[in-house]
Amino acid sequence: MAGLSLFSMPSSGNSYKVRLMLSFLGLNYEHISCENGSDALADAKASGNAPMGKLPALHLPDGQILSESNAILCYLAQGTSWLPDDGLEQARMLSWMFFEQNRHEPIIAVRASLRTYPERAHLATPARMAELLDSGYAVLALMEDHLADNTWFAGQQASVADIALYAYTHTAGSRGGYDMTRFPNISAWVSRIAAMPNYVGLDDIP
Ligand SMILES: N[C@@H](CCC(=O)N[C@@H](CS)C(=O)NCC(=O)O)C(=O)O
Repeated sequence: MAGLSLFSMPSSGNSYKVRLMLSFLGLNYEHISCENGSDALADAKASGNAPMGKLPALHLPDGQILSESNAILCYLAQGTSWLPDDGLEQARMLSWMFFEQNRHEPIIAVRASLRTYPERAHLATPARMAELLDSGYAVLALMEDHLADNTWFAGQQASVADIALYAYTHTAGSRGGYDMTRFPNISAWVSRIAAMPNYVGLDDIP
């Protein structure tokens, strides 16, 4: 797939999902960096390059633009082993991806953002941080339980659900302040993903 461009926010897990997928698939792309609060981000929104007002936004060779990180993952993975063929496994993959957006990202990523971005620091009240810690542990416990009996989140090999969940889970300790020693199955899964060929880290910006 030649001629792909990605408008992405370097520090964001949602954008990182797509950078990781593109790297795993060995696809070249132009990276347009739009960090939080930057003029580049404002320009991307104003110019229509981020039509849903958020990043990532993947620009396809024919000029069409795709928004929403998990939808982009599903698009890029078509015809590869990252998207299970079996209908039930595909549905299980989607259920973990909806879980990621509805229950995981709004807690794990939000707590990390309150600790990371200075302009959000005033929202990090002790009560809010404590609530996000408790609810985050409950979300991580669901993943931990699943990984007690499964190597991956759907099917017998890594799927886009693993990429979606990996993005904010692998920094839940360092950025979010969660004690990840409580979750040995998650830690082993994080290591499995990081050991895969063509892996790139959050800070490996093209
Ligand atoms: N559900 C969306 C969320 C995207 C999103 O919230 N992006 C944030 C960065 S993590 C963003 O673009 N923020 C810029 C802004 O709101 O101005 C996805 O998964 O792509």
